[in-house]
Amino acid sequence: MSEHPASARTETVRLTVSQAVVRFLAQQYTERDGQRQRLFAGCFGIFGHGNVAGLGQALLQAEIDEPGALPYVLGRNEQAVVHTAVAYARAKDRLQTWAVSTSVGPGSTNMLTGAALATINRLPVLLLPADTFATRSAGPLLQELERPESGDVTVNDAFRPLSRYFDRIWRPEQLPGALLGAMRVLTDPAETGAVTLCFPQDVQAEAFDWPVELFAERTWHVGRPLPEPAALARAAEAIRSARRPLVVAGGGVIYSRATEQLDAFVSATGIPVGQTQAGKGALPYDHPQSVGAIGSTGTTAANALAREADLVIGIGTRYQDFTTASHTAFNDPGVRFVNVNIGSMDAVKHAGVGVQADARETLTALTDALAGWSVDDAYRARTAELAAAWEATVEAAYHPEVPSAGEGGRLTQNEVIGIVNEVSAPRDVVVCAAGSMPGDLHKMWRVRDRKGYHVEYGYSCMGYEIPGGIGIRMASSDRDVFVMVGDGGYLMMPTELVTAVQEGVKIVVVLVQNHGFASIGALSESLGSQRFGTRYRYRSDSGRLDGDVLPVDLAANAASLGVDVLVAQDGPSFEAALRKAKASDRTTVVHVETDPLVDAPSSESWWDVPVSEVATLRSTREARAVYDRWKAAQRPAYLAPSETGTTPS
Ligand SMILES: Cc1ncc(C[n+]2csc(CCOP(=O)(O)OP(=O)(O)O)c2C)c(N)n1
Ligand SMILES: [Mg+2]
Repeated sequence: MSEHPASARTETVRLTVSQAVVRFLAQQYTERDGQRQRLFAGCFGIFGHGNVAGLGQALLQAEIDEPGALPYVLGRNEQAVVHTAVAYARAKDRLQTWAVSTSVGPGSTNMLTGAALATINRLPVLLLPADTFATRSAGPLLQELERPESGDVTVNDAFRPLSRYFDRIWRPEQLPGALLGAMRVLTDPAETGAVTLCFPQDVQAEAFDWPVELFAERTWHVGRPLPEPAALARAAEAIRSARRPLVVAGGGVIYSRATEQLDAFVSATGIPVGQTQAGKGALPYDHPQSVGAIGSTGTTAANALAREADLVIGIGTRYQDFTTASHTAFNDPGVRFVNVNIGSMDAVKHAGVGVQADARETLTALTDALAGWSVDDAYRARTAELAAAWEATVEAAYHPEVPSAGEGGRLTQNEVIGIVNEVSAPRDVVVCAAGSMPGDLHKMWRVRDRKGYHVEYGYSCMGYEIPGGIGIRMASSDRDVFVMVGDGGYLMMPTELVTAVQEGVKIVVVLVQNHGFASIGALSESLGSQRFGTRYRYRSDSGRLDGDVLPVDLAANAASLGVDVLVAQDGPSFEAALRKAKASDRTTVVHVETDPLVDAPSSESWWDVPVSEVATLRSTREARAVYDRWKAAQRPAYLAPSETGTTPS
């Protein structure tokens, strides 16, 4: 035995903490199904005193010394660039994303909304907010939140509940472990979401001797966990014993690239498929087993089948309230659930038979396990009949007997959606997030490609539309991206049009001007609140917001940001503008006025939004009576026994 242990010293390289972060991120890869790609396409950011000399210096040095290692893109708003990163990650099926660097204080807290959106939608993004000095020298700093009761809490602690992984790097020694932990969560499909690493601004600039191995190329293998045989057998048995099964396809089907396997499974078994917002595209709209959108913004076809289903097979869905129509969609008293999900939280929902596994692997195994089994012919015929009836409804909404069917000859939003659908190519992408369009698109958009529909409806965040569209186009330059945004959403975040111009990223923005909130206006009216506070109007002499329409000119606003703008008045001019925008290689905003009072065809469904129990307003009292009737139909929980064989048939 030697007197002293062998030296643990390895070769080192002296870099600042920020230089080490940049060098490390540039070496990370993901691999799935033998396909390998860089995990980080680059780094978005906005500099301030918190990051300009730390991470900013490191990014500059990388741009000069190793061009392309981690390209830096300057954005206009920190929240917006997180949206861009997240949309990019969704377009890349979560195998690639971006880092986002911000200054300390307002720059970092501007990202909170983006962080929540990423985590709710289970999309990876690496947030690198600057933080106040680790040494606390010169405190309190500009933009520091002082708290009388605590010395080690900063505004960045607000990221903790919004992040799937959070760390603050007080000392350089902590960095390697934090980076590995962050990569693990970003690349794990069950864990992923916002990952936040906070860097005190003094630590960013501090030098350290790093082991060279920290900067070795690293590949994160994204696995396809197989279904446990016993769980698979339980699921297959539940399906065999069902007479009216219905698949609910969620985003997991698309992220797992399981759409072909879903097609094979439902073509063989005849089980109809309803799709969530994130799952739309799991089957093309005209697939014989597709009944389109399900739930509060669903089709009458999917919702009719949901009401009768004795078994719901959720694949890659988390059963958000829009999917279950706030627990009123599935009405069979004994309805049971099979949940195929990569995450245990979703796999066990509604007391279902849980199969915690990859969607693609599970669908292949289920197809084998159910070979020779099918739903009966009557059920197939009913699916076809219901789907055809809904298609006729969509056709009538796209093409009303008298075109420009809105008041004053304005287009309806249904016509606008129809024209965009017909001008876009099958592989093009439609983007939306909030307002009345997500629901209308969910119901009516004829999706033709698994990545053709990108509506952010986990957080439904006004302002996601334009930055999201930019991220999608950056991820898929061979697809045209049609961003559908209302005037309300546009006014929240038009800023990144400037970034699109800067980067030469082409998107088509369809700006639907209806002078306020058609969505919340309609909701307000249906709940007895008379569209209060949802119109963009002057305050009148009555003291209320019921004056003339405000004189905003959003077309002029868009033009001032450096993009091309086309203004359409009617169907033919709108279609011509879209064709011109599609043919152009520059970002174009197509401005169109619509009538906010013409709704999309009904889903014959519900969404639980509580109405005042007492009110002086008659409209509210009437709405409450309707609310109480729906409330009586709501299932507090779905708890049918999930063990097949123990359920009496
Ligand atoms: C950031 C944010 N704030 C508030 C809301 C609530 N909200 C949902 S839709 C909507 C109005 C959207 O207006 P617009 O973009 O013009 O679409 P329209 O309803 O007219 O179709 C509001 C305020 C939201 N989804 N996101
Ligand atoms: Mg509007």
